[in-house]
Amino acid sequence: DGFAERVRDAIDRQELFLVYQPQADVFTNRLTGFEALSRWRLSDGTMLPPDVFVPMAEQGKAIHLLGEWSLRTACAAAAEWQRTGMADVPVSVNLSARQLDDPGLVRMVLGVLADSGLPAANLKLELTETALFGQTQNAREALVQLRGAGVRLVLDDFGTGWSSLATLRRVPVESLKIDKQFVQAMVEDRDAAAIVQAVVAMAHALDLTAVAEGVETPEQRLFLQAYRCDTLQGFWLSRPLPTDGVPDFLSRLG
Ligand code: G
Ligand code: G
Ligand code: NA
Ligand code: MN
Repeated sequence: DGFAERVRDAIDRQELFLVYQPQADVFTNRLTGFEALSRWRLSDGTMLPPDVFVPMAEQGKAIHLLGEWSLRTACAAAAEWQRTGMADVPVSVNLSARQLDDPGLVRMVLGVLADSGLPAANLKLELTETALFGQTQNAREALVQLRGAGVRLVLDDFGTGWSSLATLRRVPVESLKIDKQFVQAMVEDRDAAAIVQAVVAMAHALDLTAVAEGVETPEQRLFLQAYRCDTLQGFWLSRPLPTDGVPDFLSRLG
């Protein structure tokens, strides 16, 4: 599979790198974590967007290379933040549905944690609804094993898929991440606002936390406070930061 070779080269040549987007408490603005997002800069400087290269990787074996590389890189970074006393907060890594098909997934994740020295509780895996919908028993068991080992699970892009309510009861997730399309429409559109409010209420009724992504304005933050949403992520707080931007961001937080 040619794309897997291409991804392997990109990793070797450091064309692939991670950026880290902060997440914070909606009320206190206290830092609660970072989401690691993959970026690919070609040798001529062109950026290949993740909405392009992640789906391409998912067509074949490349997703396993990309998935292990992003997990390893993010865990090493978070272990460094913890070790140096910079920040003791979890890092979130996106897990593709295809990675759940891999029978070696649990061993890989626990191996990466052991290698990095990062406690399992400082790792969150973000799964999409579509990733969970129609999963085999094996995939669900892998998630239960990861959760049992202390790894934390988050349902990403909540509201855009199909499985939501049935899946919520079967998968040990601790948070629902409300898709940015609802968050961004919320101030102008009463239906979007009702959806955000209802998802937060449902999350709390199920003892889960609610995370809003794509928060760009102070008005959106006020709405989220009114709805008692727990955590926010978005340009209002910070754009995704390169590794060496994280210490600066933390020092500005004070
Ligand atoms: O970073 P950005 O918001 O442009 O990401 C676009 C999409 O690519 C999002 O759905 C995000 O979850 C996904 N994505 C980014 N990095 C990774 C990654 O390392 N692994 C997987 N599976 N998806 C990623
Ligand atoms: O699908 P996922 O939630 O993993 O992807 C998050 C995506 O949202 C990333 O591509 C990230 O760069 C993007 N993102 C993060 N914050 C904002 C924001 O405030 N506004 C917009 N438009 N996109 C954002
Ligand atoms: Na995500
Ligand atoms: Mn999302």
